[in-house]
Amino acid sequence: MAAYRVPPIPGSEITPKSVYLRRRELMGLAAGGLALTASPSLAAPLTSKPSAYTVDEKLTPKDSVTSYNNFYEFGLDKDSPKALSGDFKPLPWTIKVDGLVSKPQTLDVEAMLKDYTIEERVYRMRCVEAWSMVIPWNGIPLAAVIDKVEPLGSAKYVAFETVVRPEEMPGQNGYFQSLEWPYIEGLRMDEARHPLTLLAVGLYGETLPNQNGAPIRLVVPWKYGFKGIKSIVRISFVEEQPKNTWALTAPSEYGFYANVNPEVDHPRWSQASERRIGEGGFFSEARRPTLPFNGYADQVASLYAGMDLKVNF
Ligand SMILES: Nc1nc2c(c(=O)[nH]1)N[C@H]1C(S)=C(S)[C@@H](COP(=O)(O)O)O[C@H]1N2
Ligand SMILES: [Mo]
Repeated sequence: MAAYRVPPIPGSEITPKSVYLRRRELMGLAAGGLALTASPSLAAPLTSKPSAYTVDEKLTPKDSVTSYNNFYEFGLDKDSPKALSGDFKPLPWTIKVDGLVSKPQTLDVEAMLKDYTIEERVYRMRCVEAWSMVIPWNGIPLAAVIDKVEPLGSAKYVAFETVVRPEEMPGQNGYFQSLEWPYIEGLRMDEARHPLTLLAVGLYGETLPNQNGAPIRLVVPWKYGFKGIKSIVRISFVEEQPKNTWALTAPSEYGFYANVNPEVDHPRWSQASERRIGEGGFFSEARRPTLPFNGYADQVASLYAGMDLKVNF
């Protein structure tokens, strides 16, 4: 994967978030003296039922899905999350569900795997960096979990938080930090309740590898990948629009809505097309046009009726 350090591709393709962070990471690595030891995650098979929410496209190979990742808690390079997440312990795991709900609760992920029907859904995934994948997820519709806690009428948004564990997450460890932790995200209530919105607990029929957000992460297929917050420990129902990590970090480049939109370019590159990871060789990965709402416009465009999506990017 060393090729990605000096990409033989236009500047627009360079993983944008990492450019200014690179120096900090190198210094952090030098200071922390990390060993690059890849440990396999403890994958367990999941029983899932097929879902109609599935696209008929060639799957991105599992090896690409699990080795080309963004998970800054484990470092900034695409190969860091796999290489540096071997010490992470995804179980046991609980999620605190609180805020404006009648029934706040603490969910136990192992119990959730038994209590809910796990669905298998093949979704397109489009990163804001203009690459994409097609991933077979196993998960629980977020709406099913929302129903159990009975949100109050005043709950207009849902806020999410990732775990903070510097002992197990080398990207959170050391003097130089790439982002402010915890990584946070949010959805409007109708987005959160939309049937496409998934809490993923697995991919390719097995529990999630650490690098993909074990044991439970969000997947919102019509939005840029950064909305898909990983390793969730808290879900809060709130009245005001929550902050989200990338909009806080670079507000002119990343917004709250982050709907995939080929007509709204990133300030530093075009969003009109994307390269599908794992298709063809490194030099020949064909570009394909990016679709409005990542191809899910029929299902979700009505959520944004009357909104200017160039303003609410
Ligand atoms: N906690 C956390 N969640 C995160 C990220 C991260 O750095 N930290 N990266 C996001 C980005 S930019 C993308 S594209 C997806 C990548 O998910 P994948 O590695 O499973 O493909 O995770 C998102 N969720
Ligand atoms: Mo991303």
